[in-house]
Amino acid sequence: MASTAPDWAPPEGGEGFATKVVAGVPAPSSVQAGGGPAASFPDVAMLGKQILAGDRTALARGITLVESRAPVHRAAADDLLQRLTPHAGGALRVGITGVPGAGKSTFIDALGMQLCAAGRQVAVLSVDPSSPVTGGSILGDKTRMERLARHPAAFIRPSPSGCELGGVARRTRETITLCEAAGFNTVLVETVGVGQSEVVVRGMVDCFLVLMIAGAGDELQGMKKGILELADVLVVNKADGDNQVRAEAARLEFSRALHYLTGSEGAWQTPVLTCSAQTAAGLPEVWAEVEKFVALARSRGEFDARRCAQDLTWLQALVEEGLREAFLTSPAVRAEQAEIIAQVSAGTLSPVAGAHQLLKKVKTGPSN
Ligand SMILES: Nc1nc2c(ncn2[C@@H]2O[C@H](COP(=O)(O)OP(=O)(O)OP(=O)(O)O)[C@@H](O)[C@H]2O)c(=O)[nH]1
Ligand SMILES: [Mg+2]
Repeated sequence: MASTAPDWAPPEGGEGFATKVVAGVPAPSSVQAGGGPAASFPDVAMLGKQILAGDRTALARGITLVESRAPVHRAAADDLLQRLTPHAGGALRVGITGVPGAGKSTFIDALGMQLCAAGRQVAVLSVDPSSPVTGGSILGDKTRMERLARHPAAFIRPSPSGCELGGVARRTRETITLCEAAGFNTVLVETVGVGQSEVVVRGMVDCFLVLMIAGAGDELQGMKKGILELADVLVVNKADGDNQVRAEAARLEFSRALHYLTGSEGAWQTPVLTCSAQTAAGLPEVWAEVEKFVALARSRGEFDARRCAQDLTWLQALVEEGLREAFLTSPAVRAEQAEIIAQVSAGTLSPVAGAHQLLKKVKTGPSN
């Protein structure tokens, strides 16, 4: 493989596709066929050591492992996470959202280059439950993260595909853990600001950056108001060329709107800036605000409190997911479910009694 060739490219990527996104390594056929103990693939202890040593290929394999939904991989994934979690937590985690086309990927490319130039190790992840891997926002950008994708200090990983938001969120959190263990001190998470995913991403980062554009249309105002409340730093992008005046007007409008949203005295007043991801103008100022926010949060103990609250939410989500899975995979539940559904449909059993009967069948816990 030529040194400039990507490790992997989407099938429709074409000749010009330039990225360093590393493809997952498939499990050995014995495991895919359902044979062999989970611990035999991969050699988790070795994989963990390689990730801690900063080995990119091992990191990509580890992420593939935690993204796998095959039950046979789950034990190995949990083992890997337990080994790596003590080495995680060291990165500054920044979420970036904005309407489709706001310039998130262009912004991350330019900001990421700036951060790498300043000596940071930058991992870029995406949360995009709406599209499969090949159509996901990061991989859709054949050129927009081209520079960063080639930078040796950067690592770009697309969103896992084909799962609901909860599943994507769990895997993204776990991927953050792996990236941090591999030595990345900056994690940027891109998500499209059109649904719930921005709320989910806000719940896994230290600072949430919202990209706006001037005149995105009145129909977006409702969304904007909701999203304004999530923002720690607000940026009006595409402040270049003819658009500069409109961007500045939008900045003032957002500043005014935010002024009314600010809570108690002394609370962080969300700054509103303009920038051009295309020319990189204003990006140092944006990052300076991120650092200012984080420094203030640290000095007030809010940084640790936010991470602690996020961990507790994560714990709760994992417990709920485990319970749901225990229910859905329980042979006893499966054996009776059809009959109970039939009885409730026929009106011979109440929903309350039916649910009670089914829930009694679920066995949970490590002995399961
Ligand atoms: N003029 C100008 N164009 C920009 C700027 N940033 C991004 N663009 C353009 O806006 C378009 C969308 O940019 P992306 O970076 O793909 O936007 P995105 O928010 O990642 O889009 P999705 O991932 O599809 O939600 C592209 O054509 C970019 O070249 C900017 O600062 N100025
Ligand atoms: Mg994008």
